Amino acid sequence: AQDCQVSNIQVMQNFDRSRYTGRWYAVAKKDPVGLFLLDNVVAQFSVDESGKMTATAHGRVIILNNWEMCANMFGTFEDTPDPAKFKMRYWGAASYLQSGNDDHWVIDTDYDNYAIHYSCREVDLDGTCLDGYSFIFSRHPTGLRPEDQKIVTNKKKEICFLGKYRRVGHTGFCESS
Ligand code: DAO
Repeated sequence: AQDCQVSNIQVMQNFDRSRYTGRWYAVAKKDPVGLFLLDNVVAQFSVDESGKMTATAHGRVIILNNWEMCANMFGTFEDTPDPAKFKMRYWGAASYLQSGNDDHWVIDTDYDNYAIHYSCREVDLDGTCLDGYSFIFSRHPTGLRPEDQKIVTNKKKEICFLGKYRRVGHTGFCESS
């Protein structure tokens, strides 16, 4: 059951950041207000010598209303008492790209095939999420395996974002940069 309270959202139990490292392809996205990353989104997670999680990501963006480019982004993650909940500080390789500080929660993952990410930027007065975004990641650029689709659909429902996702395509737009 889900009451859509951000504070009641269940995240990955015993999240293992080292198993989460490596390349993840975004295959679907629920956009926030003022969306940024459009498609061709690939994230690469690492764990540094001190055990801190970091990430790089790229994706196609449109800036200044009509300039299409590939954004190279960086993120550092601050730990919280819950091993699957992080605070992510992010910024772009160029100053005109978006930067910010978002929650970064890992809702579920099997580490080898799929992952469900969640970030609520603004919690409403009733405790539900007013402005948030979520990535569905796959280890495979071709998408989710059929056997993972049901799990992912159930989790989309649990985080109250079911029906709010769009497919994220991979056309190779960011592969040369
Ligand atoms: O695309 O609308 C949006 C919001 C996404 C903002 C975050 C982008 C930067 C991510 C950096 C690294 C990690 C996954």
